[in-house]
Amino acid sequence: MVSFAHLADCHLGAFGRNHKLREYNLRSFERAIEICIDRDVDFIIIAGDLFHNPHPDLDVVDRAVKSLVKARKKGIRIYSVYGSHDFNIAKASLVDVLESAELFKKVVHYLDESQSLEHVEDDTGIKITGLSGRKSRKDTSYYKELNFNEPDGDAIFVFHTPIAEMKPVDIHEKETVPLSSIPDGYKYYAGGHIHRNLREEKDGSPIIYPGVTFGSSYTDLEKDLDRGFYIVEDWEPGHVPVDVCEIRRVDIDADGFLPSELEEKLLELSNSEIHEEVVLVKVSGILREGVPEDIDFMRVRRKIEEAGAETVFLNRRNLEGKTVERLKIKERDESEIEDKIMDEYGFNDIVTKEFAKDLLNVLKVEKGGGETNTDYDERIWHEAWNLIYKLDEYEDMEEEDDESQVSDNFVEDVDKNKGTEEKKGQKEQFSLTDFGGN
Ligand SMILES: [Mn+2]
Repeated sequence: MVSFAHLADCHLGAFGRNHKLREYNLRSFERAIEICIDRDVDFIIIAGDLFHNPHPDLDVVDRAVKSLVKARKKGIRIYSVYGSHDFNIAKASLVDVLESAELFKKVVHYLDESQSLEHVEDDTGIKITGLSGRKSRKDTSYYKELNFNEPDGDAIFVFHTPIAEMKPVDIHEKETVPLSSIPDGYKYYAGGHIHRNLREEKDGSPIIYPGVTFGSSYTDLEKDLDRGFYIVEDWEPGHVPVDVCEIRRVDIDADGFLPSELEEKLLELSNSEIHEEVVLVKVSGILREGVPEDIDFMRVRRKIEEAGAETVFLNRRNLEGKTVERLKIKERDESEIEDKIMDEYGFNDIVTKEFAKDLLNVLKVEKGGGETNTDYDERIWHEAWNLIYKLDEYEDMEEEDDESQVSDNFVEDVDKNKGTEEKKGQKEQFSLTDFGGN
């Protein structure tokens, strides 16, 4: 009987600033590998994002290597693709180092010249191939550009890309690929990237996202995800839960509370003994008076830890004070204020005011619900860079504005001067909506 394990999104090294969570994340991976050894699987597939970044801390590397070596010593083969987190286009990533050390084998070689996929044959005779994930979903183009040939015999396709039909609505993704773009003829599709345990079928073959072994963000922890991975025995997939700690999630609606009342309510949490290792408290709403800073969150956290929690995370992103509300009323004059400040500081000498305003619009977009910090960062970076690339065009616009002030008969001048006409054409292409501004 052939059996293999399918893991993804381990994100080793995540939670760099919270040592407890960082440790639980590592332990979850170690546990998963121990289970693979106990269950005597033939091989393990890691469908990307084994590490949280391409160059993790050496203590994280050490833990990962020890675990992988244990499996390798039992004769278990390990196959992997890059995820969007552990790939670096400019430099070798740790994934490359581990491949050089023969701890595992990458089943994809980037943009192969033949434009088709090569298969790696495991000792069981199963053929494995796949495509890596890339930042900003550049991997989606592979599915359009590559020629997929149907494999002979039993084969597995590994990928780290969101599939449109499987993507939960609360997860933000710039781009997805349709299920129809995923190559045909495989007996198992081993996915990664979407941090949920999801299962679908393609022509009768399972297509699976195993979800996270622990999670990489507070957003992941706040959801009651089925943490774990899959073991597939005789092509029958079974989810294997991995629970290294218990998580208590508390939602507090602070609407209309005074800061002192909210602090009291939060402290109530520490009145009884806490058995869960991790306590996540989410506070949302608008305070009746004062601001969130009036609450001694440090004290609240300490008290909950004293009651038995190993680590406490207070999410107060959606808690607003009265002052915030007062600022909101002023928002009507926002652009006027920005205008004034830019004039005062001589902004037009550095970049054009239009550019500065559009950039501000990009930077002030708030994080979407369900969007992870990483996705949010990526989105903002991407949009900001798109704008920066167009900086020249803004400067052209500026020049043209000056000309139009000189001549009242600008439209007529256009006919006489082809150069100006081109500039005008360019100007018409731009509006705030082109840059996603509003
Ligand atoms: Mn991931």
